[in-house]
Amino acid sequence: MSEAIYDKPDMTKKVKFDRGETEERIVDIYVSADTLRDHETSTKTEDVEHTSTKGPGDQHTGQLQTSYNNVTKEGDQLQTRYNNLTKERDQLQTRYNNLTIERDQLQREKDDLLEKFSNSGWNKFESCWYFVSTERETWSESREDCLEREADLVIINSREEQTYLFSLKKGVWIGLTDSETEGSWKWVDGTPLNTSYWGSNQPSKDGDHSTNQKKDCVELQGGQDQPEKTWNYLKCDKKRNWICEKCNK
Ligand SMILES: [Ca+2]
Ligand SMILES: [Ca+2]
Repeated sequence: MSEAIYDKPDMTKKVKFDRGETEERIVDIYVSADTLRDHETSTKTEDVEHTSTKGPGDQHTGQLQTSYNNVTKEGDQLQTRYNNLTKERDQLQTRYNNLTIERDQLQREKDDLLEKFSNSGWNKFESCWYFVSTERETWSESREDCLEREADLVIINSREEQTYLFSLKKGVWIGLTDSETEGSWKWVDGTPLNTSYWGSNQPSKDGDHSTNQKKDCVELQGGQDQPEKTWNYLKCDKKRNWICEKCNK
């Protein structure tokens, strides 16, 4: 007696018996995995006259049942996994849609801000915005105006920025002072001065404190030839134009 079980996916489902003269039974069973998964397998039985063949036949049916159960279980697990993945995909889709909406809103807000800024005297240079006043005020009043605009007097961080401000061709207050300690220069954000662009013979001597000629503030002088030699040290109550700066944080 010989028997073979193919429990891998196959195209056919058939049970065939071949009875020879010796009545030896040869059973070939082809089980389609799809069929098993669809719960459509029907068990075919045969009448066997000789009781001696019943033993192995029962064993065979048992093996088939186990294979069937395993494939069914696997099918169910795959179905669950598929359902979960589908759910996950839908969630990602929703998230993507929400992010798209959010991005569009931010884009609109950015455009609105750009328009607002460019229509109100602000100019952009690299990552910062600059407001150049049309009026003239003392250093303190100028700074006050900048703070009201949610900005501050300009801090010059680079040669490029110095050159840009020079190109505006205006005498303006910048956010530099030594009012706290004579000769100790600090920017309005509290950082010490590292690179300077003083004009010739600058910084000049601090004034006479007794006659209230004390100098503590710095302007970027207009009408100079050299972009990198334009700072002038003077009394803070002089009136000048000013530049406010607002940078993206
Ligand atoms: Ca700056
Ligand atoms: Ca001073």
